[in-house]
Amino acid sequence: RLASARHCMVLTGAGISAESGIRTFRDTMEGLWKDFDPAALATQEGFDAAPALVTRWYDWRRLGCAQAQPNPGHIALAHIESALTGRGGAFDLFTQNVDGLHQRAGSRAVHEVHGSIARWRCTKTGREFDPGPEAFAEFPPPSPWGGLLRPGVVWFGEILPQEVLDRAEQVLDRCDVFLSIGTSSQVYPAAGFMELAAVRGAFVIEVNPMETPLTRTAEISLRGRAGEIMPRLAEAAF
Ligand code: BV8
Repeated sequence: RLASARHCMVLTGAGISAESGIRTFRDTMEGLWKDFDPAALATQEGFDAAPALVTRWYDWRRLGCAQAQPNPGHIALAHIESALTGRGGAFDLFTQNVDGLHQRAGSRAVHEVHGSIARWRCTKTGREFDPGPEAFAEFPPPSPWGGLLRPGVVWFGEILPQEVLDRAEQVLDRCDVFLSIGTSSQVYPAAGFMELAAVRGAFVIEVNPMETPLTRTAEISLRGRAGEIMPRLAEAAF
């Protein structure tokens, strides 16, 4: 199926970065953050109520993402993209992750549905700010243009980037294979992509060590870790 795909659409979640040492939302928060609920911190309300705490959390995660390395799961997806597009096929990777590891693994057609933790912006002007490799000196970080700096991620209650939603709509209409990798399929609208792909006739494959609420939507659900299954899938297909 994968080898003969005309247009492969992929949705990844935090699970594909787990083997790079980046904790998923579902994992219990340890150490410094054990008393906090990520779903409460990843909101405008959380930021408004405690901007220093929220920006400190994001800056700590941002530095962790920058230190992390792509794992065999990320790398296998980059190989699948090259193999498919090399034979005239099409490939689009939508990720819920904000860690940038797909791009660092060599994936090209990457659409960040929930933004990026590396890109921050001014709360007053909306202008983008590149924090660079060091931690912010103070929290909440002041913006050079007035106001504060916030992470360029999509918080709960915020809409996804329109250009990403538009691209997803186009690809959902064309894809004949849909891969869902390392996501608990609980956060919408991204989780809905898998259901829409199935309804529109794509062959849906799920890769996850556990069942998800959308496992029944998949034709095949491969029970295992992305770092182990994806290289085998790439090997078998190309
Ligand atoms: C929207 C970026 C509306 C930030 C994230 C009430 C109020 C407001 C909104 C809502 C509401 N009720 C419902 C909603 C909608 C809400 C939603 O879906 N909530 C859920 C909880 C019910 N959605 C939203 O708010 C979205 N926006 O709806 O706007 C709107 C509409 C119009 C106008 C205005 C507003 C925006 C959602 C985006 C939130 N931002 N991330 C940040 O990173 O801090 S979500 C974040 O959590 C991740 O991006 C991911 O998408 C999600 C889940 O995280 P995790 O669970 O950690 O990761 P994942 O799901 O991937 O689970 C890990 C999986 O990996 C597991 O299945 C595990 O088994 C597996 N795994 C583990 N190890 C491995 C593995 N798999 C493979 N290999 C391994 N080794």
